[in-house]
Amino acid sequence: MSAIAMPETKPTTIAAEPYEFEFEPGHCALLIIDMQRDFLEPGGFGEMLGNDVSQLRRTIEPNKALLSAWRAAGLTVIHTREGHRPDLADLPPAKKVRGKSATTIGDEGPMGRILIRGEAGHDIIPELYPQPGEPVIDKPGKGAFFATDLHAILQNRGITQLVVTGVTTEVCVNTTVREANDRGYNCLVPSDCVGSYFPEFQEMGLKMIKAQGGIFGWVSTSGAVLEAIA
Ligand code: C5J
Repeated sequence: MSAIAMPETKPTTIAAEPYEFEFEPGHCALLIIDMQRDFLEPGGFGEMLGNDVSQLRRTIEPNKALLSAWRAAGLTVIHTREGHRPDLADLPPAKKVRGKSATTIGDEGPMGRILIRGEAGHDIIPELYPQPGEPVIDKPGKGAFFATDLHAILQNRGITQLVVTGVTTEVCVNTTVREANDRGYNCLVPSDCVGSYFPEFQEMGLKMIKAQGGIFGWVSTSGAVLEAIA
């Protein structure tokens, strides 16, 4: 028996590529990946590294609309944050030194220690802030299933499908969709709700998901998902 009762909802289809997605709202969670201040806000770590945060910020409004509809329908919402323990015990040395940057994970950044749990920059942007009852998965890796209890939470709620949004398209979104696919979840990615600092990675990151008959999942838009919820 599921630990949490899911609402009875009718299956419907969502226009998507490479073909229609059979949407079962009561078994589908909205999984919002790493919409954290350090990745998205001007003055954060992402911008400090020279990235154009406007490429990510364009996803905020469509995510807000989707989140609001999901909440109104009483469906499962889950948020993730990439980050590490303050003592860095879960930070692989290889991840710490990758990039050879002068400032790396755990160092003091513009919004507190970079990618450290409890620091301002690590938290989720106010526009999409989790509500009580919405699980927040703190993940040390790029994929949301690695070293987390996400799979158990989804299983306990009878979730078989995911609408995956957030940042960045080619890194944490793609890694999570691939992990989910290998665990048997059907994933749909609304293209306007995911973002990359690099337009070419945005394009290819989405193409990789839907290629070869949907090898990792489906790609659609927030408008099509909202229509299906309505
Ligand atoms: C995410 C990253 N969230 N790009 N992290 O994609 O390092």
